[in-house]
Amino acid sequence: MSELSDYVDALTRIAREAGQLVMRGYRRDTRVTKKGEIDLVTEYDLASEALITEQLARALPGLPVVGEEAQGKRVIERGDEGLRLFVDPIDGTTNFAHGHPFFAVSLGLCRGGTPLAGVIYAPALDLLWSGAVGEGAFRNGEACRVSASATLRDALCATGFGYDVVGAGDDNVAEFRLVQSRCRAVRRCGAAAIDLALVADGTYDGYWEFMLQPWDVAAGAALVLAAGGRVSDFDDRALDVHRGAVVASNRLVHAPLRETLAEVRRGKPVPTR
Ligand code: LIP
Repeated sequence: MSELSDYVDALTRIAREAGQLVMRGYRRDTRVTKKGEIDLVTEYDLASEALITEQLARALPGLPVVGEEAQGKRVIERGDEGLRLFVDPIDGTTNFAHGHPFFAVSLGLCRGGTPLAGVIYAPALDLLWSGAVGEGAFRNGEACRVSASATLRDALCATGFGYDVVGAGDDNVAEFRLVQSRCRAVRRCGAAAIDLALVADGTYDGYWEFMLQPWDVAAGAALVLAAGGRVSDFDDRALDVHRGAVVASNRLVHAPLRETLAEVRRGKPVPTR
């Protein structure tokens, strides 16, 4: 058993437990508060993160944890190349709050900003993805690989629109329009972690988004790499989860997808966190 697979086993247990807790509030009246104009947090985001943090302290003592809801309480300096775990207690909180099944618990292990391993559990879909870079990826325990779609025209892609890009000049709509016109179809389902897991298991052929948080990206990016795919930023540099801009693919459509995004942006820097 490698060290990474020991991590994945522990994270799988914890993600399942947190997912079952979150399902107690699914399509039930839950307390919802606003973190921004359209950015929500529910009592189940908070309960899930509390459970995960407590379980991690027991199972992986000393591992630094950066959680969405505790953001700011634990700041890890950029450039610190230590191991850390990024926790999204409910990725796709807006979906969860509206009773839409596309939400997940996402636990991503990184060294600095580099993804190493991840577990993503979507309890309402009864899907659990897990894996580690160099050790393969799994969907409900079965080995999975990225797809073999060779051209952008034959590709099913996905993207998302961050809470704070809505109404801003740089809102990913022009990118959506051009990619949509060049691929088979684009999906927008509202949870980056699940979008990336669906690239890893070959459902989607490509995904892009910017203005994301490290906890939205860490686990899914590790799974795409573990499944033989490619993840980068918009300039094709190796992904640093702190930068918040990601392009992920089955490798074969990476260049045409990135070039299409670059065509829209014409050198305009991608907004980062
Ligand atoms: C969400 C991401 C989604 C993005 C949203 C938000 P949250 O994360 O999964 O892809 O478009 O803006 O960042 O807030 O539900 O954890």
